Amino acid sequence: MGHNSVRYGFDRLMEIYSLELEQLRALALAEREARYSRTIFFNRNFHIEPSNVCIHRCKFCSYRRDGEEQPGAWSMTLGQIREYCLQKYSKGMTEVHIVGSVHPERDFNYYISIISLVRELMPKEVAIKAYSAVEIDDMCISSGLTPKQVLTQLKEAGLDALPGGGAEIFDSSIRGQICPDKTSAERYLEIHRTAHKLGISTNCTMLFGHIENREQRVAHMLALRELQESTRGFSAFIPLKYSCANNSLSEIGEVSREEILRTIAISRLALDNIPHIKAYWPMLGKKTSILAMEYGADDMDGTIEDSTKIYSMAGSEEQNPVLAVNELKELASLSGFHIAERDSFYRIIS
Ligand code: V47
Repeated sequence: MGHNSVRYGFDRLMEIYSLELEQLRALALAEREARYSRTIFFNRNFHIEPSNVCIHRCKFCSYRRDGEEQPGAWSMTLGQIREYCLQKYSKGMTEVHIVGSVHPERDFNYYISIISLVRELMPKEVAIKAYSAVEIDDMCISSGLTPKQVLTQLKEAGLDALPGGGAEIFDSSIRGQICPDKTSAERYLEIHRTAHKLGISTNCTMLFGHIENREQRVAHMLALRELQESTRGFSAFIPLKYSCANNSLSEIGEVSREEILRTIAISRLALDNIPHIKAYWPMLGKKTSILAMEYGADDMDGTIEDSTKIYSMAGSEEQNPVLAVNELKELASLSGFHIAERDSFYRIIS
């Protein structure tokens, strides 16, 4: 990147987190502008969510269902995935993002078949970013293979990158309360480390604004920074604000917009070795995502084309998320930014 950031330690980051908002904004914005000036990155993408039937019972999740017979449950066959892909794809797209649930019955072959199918259907410039570390972990358990074997086979079938889901909060006491039965923090990091070693780039996330505190958020970021120090495989960090509708943590409500902006800013300052900070607009809303660009974020994710339900089911204001390039361009310019289309590896598309 050629840009030298300051490396802050835990204690200093905790102090900066509670500075006057204006001071925190100025620090994060300076860092963001030194890297990318006033550019906002985005891509043209759509999601495939093959199923929401899931063995895990994460308390924050509004999306999962216990079984196929439950209202609101879905599971796509390969034939339906084929049709869906052909319906959602339009010329110029560069990414398919595939993420779903840990289905009780689908096996490793099914997940491989999805990748092979999408690879066969999509032009070669379309990257396949698929399966969170939690899904990869499940493939290892059901097949008896190691993360290295699973990821190698997925890569051979056409997988290019992993999304960052499943990180939640690494702190074991919080993790034990919000998602006790799923992939541990250590395993999440091991799977990302393995992907990086195989040349598969990944994103990383943090779910915040539920029962965790600021210390646990900063510790989470520093664990990611430490892994990145040895692998350099993370492209972007995505702070995901907990959305409270229709799940079993609903009564705790949601954090303020100020706390969201503070958390984005502190992530830009903590993660000096992770190139991009993503303000994921289907979760934050378009306006807050643009505002987040003043607080250190530089990427908006993509056009989405109304293809994800994780956040709409959790009550996000974006009930049918679609972001047209012209709309993004206009929103950005109102705030003095310009947009740059990128691919999944942050190469600029002219
Ligand atoms: O791990 C689930 C989160 C994640 C809720 O890599 C919730 O480019 C808020 O990881 N409120 C999955 N968040 C989504 C994800 C993602 C999204 C966009 C881009 C990328 C990328 C990755 O969604 C889960 C969990 O942390 N989540 N339920 C909720 N109620």
